[in-house]
Amino acid sequence: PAPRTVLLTGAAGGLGTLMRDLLPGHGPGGGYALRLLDMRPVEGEPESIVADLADRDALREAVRGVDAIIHLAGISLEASFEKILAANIEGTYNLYEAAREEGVGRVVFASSNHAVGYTPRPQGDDPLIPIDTPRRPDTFYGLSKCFGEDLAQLYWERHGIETVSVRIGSCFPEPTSVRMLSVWMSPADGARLFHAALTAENVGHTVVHGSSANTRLWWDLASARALGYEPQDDSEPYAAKLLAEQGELDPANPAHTRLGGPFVTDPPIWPY
Ligand code: NAI
Ligand code: 15L
Repeated sequence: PAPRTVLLTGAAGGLGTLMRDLLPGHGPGGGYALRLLDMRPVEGEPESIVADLADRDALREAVRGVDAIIHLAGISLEASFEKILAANIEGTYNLYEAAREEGVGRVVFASSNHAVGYTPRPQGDDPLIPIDTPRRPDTFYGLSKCFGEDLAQLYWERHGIETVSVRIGSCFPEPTSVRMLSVWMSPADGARLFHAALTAENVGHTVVHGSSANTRLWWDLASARALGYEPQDDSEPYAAKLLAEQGELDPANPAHTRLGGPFVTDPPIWPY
């Protein structure tokens, strides 16, 4: 049966806030019932669970009885290895352990383009980046997403927990850089993709790229479409304004020639 009760971790964050609005409408008959979790209280949601991913007892209680989990919680930018280790690596492990102990069968994991951020972006007639492109994490942050994907693979093979790992490009209300014209996922398409990831059958562990059907797309959306995802949006209406403000991408600037954009440079180059 299609999942109905879904634990949304990271519900107080940017993407969590967008998905709290958009996702329920996609759910089967009557929509998804979301259970919310974050280390910060979720504004306007007194029933949300305030818990850190380090708290294994709280996680076990939070996942009890849900049909699926959308795992967004964690550090979403580069940080020290120690911080990434606690929130993204140990935190994701703790969540999968809770899922295993409570018999939750499906996870949607917010991976990131930064798991493969050093991959050159296509130029000219180059083919789109395929989903099986080798791992090239651009930060400890990206490395933690590689770990999360491998953890998902292990929990599928060993424990039968299915995961769709979504390598999200940039999911914000609007693209704010020329790079984002290529990797933007509109919030509405994000909800469509998460819905497909929750409901597609026999996904085992599937990795997909997460973006809209952008005119300037850099990566292949085939594995996302195979889940039933049909993107409706394209960043192109934003292109003229962003190009006028920021100019074309510069082939001499590494932040403009690698998928991960400013994450590949130290310090980051802005705008991106
Ligand atoms: P965000 O930083 O706005 O939200 C993350 C949320 O996780 C925050 O509300 C924070 O309080 C919570 N959190 C952090 N550490 C926690 C812990 N130890 N225990 C419990 N909660 C914790 O990030 P955003 O943009 O909403 O991203 C959500 C997820 O999607 C993240 O995993 C991020 O890496 C991933 N992602 C997002 C992209 C985007 O374009 N927004 C792109 C690629 C990946
Ligand atoms: C990410 O992984 C970040 O979480 C998000 O804040 C954006 O920076 C995005 O990647 C991006 O690459 O634009």
